Amino acid sequence: MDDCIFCKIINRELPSTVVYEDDRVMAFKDINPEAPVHVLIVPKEHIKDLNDVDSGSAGYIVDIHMAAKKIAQKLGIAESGYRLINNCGEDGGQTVFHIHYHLVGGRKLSTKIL
Ligand code: D5M
Repeated sequence: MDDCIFCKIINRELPSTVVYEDDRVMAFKDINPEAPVHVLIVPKEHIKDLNDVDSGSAGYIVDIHMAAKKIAQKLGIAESGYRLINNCGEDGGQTVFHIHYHLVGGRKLSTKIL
């Protein structure tokens, strides 16, 4: 997608701090971190949001979870714990419309959801 900032990061047209990459997904540091570890994990294919995931692309959700596990290990938060969050749509707080999961940790997180 031409005007998608995450596609541009994936294509190295915009800078980012990449912490993990394989042939299916990429993970880079969030530009506005809300915790000591705050990484965004994205599929390399442009998918707008969770509503647009279908049986053909559902494998990315597993890929993202497997990447999250590896990144947590690599960044030293696997044992202390972490959270993997997807915001879907306007009311869900999504601001970048290329599906992504926030991996956050490195401190005790609030248990509040709303
Ligand atoms: O989260 C979108 C997230 O994307 C938000 O935490 C900021 C982050 N962001 C936006 N632009 C960039 C760049 N260029 N690099 C890294 N991180 C970025 P959402 O769930 O859509 O609200």
